[in-house]
Order: sequence, then C-alpha cells, then structure tokens
Amino acid sequence: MEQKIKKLISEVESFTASVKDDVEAFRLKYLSKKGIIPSLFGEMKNVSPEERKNFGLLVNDLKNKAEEKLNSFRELLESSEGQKEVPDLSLPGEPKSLGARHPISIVRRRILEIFSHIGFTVEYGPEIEDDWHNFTALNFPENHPARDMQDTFFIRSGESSKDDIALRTHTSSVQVRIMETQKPPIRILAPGRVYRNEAISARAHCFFHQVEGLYVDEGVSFADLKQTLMYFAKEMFDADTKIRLRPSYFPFTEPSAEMDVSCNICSGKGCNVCKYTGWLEILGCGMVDPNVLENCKIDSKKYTGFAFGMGIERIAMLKYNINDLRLFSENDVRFLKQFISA
Ligand code: 2NM
Repeated sequence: MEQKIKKLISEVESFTASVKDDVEAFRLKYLSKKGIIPSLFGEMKNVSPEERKNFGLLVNDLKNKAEEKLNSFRELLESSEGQKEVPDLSLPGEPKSLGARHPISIVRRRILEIFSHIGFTVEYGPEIEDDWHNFTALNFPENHPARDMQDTFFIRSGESSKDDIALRTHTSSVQVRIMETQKPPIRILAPGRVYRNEAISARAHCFFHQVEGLYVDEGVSFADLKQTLMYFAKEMFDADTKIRLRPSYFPFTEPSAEMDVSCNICSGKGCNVCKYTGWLEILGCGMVDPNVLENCKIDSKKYTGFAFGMGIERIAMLKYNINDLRLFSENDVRFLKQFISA
C-alpha cells in the first residue's frame, strides 16, 4: 500500500499539462469525488490501526501535492490566456490622422524659399513698435491718416507723437531697424504679423501677415526691382505668369508701384476671381525714398534701394481660392486640414 501511494506521488509530481483538457483530466483522476485521492481516504477504515497514521500522512502528502499541481496548472493556463489578449502585432496599425500646416505658413515658407535662392535672408522685429520705426523714419508726415487712432492700435499715446507706442502696421519697421544697424549691401525679407484698426469682415481683419523685402546697395535700380519681382511671380504661380506695374503712392518709396500678375485661373481671359480684368493685384513696391535711407544713416548719394510688401493672406486666397479672410484665424479643422503641403 505504501509503495502504491509513493508511486502515485511521483506520478502526480511528473504530470504535465499543455491544454485545459489535460488539467481537467488530472483533476478528475486524482481530486474529484470519485478520483483516486478521495477513494484512498475512503480506504482509511480498512487500514490496520498500526499502519493508519503513516497511511494518513502519505495520502495527505499526495493530496497536497496534487492540489499544488492543479493550482500551478491553473495559474499557467490563466497567464497564457492573458497572453491571447495581447494584440496581434501582425495586424495593420490604427491610422493616425496627420496634421496639416496652416495655409499662411505654407505660403510664407514658399515666399521665403523663393527669395532665399537669390540671396535674401530673413529678419524679425517686435510687434509693439515706437513711432519712429513704424512711421517717422519711414517718411510718414506728422498728419498722415495712418497715424490716426482709426487706423492704428495705439498701446500708449504720448504727449507728442514721438512718444507713441503702437502695434506695428507693417513690417517695414523691421527693415528700418536693420538699415539702422547694418551696412549695405542689405538684402532681407521681413515676415510677420501686422495690425490695423479695421472692422472685421470677409475682406478685412484687425491683423494679417506680411512679407516685406528690401535690397539696398550701390546702383540698385528700378530694373532690378522689376526683374526680381518677375522671378518671384513665375516661381510663386507658374512659369507663364506675366506681371505688370501700375504707378502708385507710398510714403516710403518714390517712385512707387503696385504689381499685378496675370490671372492663372482664367489665363487672362477674365473670370470672377480677377473681376474680368485678367489681372490680380498682389503687392506694392518702389524705390526706397532717399529720406528713409538718410533717416537710417545710409548715404543716399552712394546707395539706392528697392522695397516691396505683400499680404500673405491675399496670396493664399488666390492660390487656394479662399473667399473669406476670417477663415484664416478661426482654426476650424475642416478648413485647416485641406492644405497639405508637399
Ligand atoms: C510696401 C510697398 C512699398 C517697403 C518700404 C520699406 C522700407 F523700409 F525700405 F522703407 N519696406 N517696405 C514697402 C514699399 C512696402 O508694402 C505694400
């Protein structure tokens, strides 16, 4: 009898199970009501009193080992069932939606890239400006309407206009700062946000984005301006794009002009985007007024310069056929996700 139980113990210890059914077979064989272990306990009464103690110890040992084994099988099975919940790594991943660049950023980057190819570098300056850099140095007369509360956001109005602090109304103020501190040749772009005190509508906003350009050196001419802008227009729109310059007026340039590009929607035939003129106005430009150069301590007898300025929103509207300025600052993702840049 003792031998029989010891054999059962070693059997139990060496039992292996790889699936649930094996574990259940083990339980049925040894531990279930009709299994070997309960029946051995049932035999206790037939064992002689001298052997009974030893028999009881052995069967108890067998029972403990069988229970231990069953528990370890169950733990093993549970943890391998847990593994079944680990995602199948061979499945395709869940798609993550890609963000998109803001159309203003796309257009600004493109403008800076085009001009970088012909030697223009980028400069930045403060959005809060003093009267000198925003107006006076740029040849704005004391009574110019742009200096009016109606057009400019003043942060502080001083005793005299020269103490005024305002949100810059153009990035020309950055160019004044550069002309004051650098020697020609100067070949820079000044991108940035500018502010105008205007009622918000589809065609006007209280802020917008500009890129202004400036080139100052000996012998810079209007022909240089024209060729530079033609190169820009053909890169920005397409190689067939034509330009035309119309005389205009700005306080800081003389002569001044506005540039139109041929409408690439109707190829100049006339459509509602170009209002049936075949042309689209995209920027203002001119030869830097000698007064501006002198204000910045640049010798206007030795140096000449050209400058230009454009609204990024205006160009983005033409490029992407957008008809309301407010869309640029509402941050509606349905609008923003449409502009996938290359
Ligand atoms: C424009 C049009 C024409 C301009 C002038 C200057 C500076 F600082 F050199 F005087 N910067 N930008 C300029 C000239 C800007 O924007 C429509």
